[in-house]
Amino acid sequence: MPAVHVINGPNLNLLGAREPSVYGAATLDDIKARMAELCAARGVDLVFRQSNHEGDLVDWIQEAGRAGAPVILNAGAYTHTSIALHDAIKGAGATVIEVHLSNVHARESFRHHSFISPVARGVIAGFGAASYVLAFAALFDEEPRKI
Ligand code: CA2
Repeated sequence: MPAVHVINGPNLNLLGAREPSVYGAATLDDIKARMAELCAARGVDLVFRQSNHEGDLVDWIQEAGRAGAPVILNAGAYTHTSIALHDAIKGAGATVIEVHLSNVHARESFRHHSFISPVARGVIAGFGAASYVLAFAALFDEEPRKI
């Protein structure tokens, strides 16, 4: 089984330091440690990355696609702006689960649209750091599709 790639976008390096009422108290290192535990328990490798630069995210999605690896993607604000990420996911043919810490639909209207969702396998939002854990569960313990 190829490694699980967890890809984090802009400003997520600030998690835990500011806005805990919106994004929770967990740092990105806390989330990485939790994902590492889950991967170790499954005997699968983890590639965990963060960048503030859109092109890095494009490169990493392409890399995951070439490896046939599943991606848990929190693209941060690029979720709402990036046709490049949309195209990268489509082109890479990677299985991508879109995650958000916050419930973007309960926030400003500019966060309601996602360029990722139409090319994602599914979307999980609003559960803080647990959104990542739920995405991992979806990858490995998926129920048969009902719809
Ligand atoms: O809820 C999420 O996970 C988001 O992807 C987080 C993004 C935001 O732009 C999306 O709309 C929803 C923001 C990343 C975190 O930004 C921080 C800024 C200051 C302090 C801590 C985090």
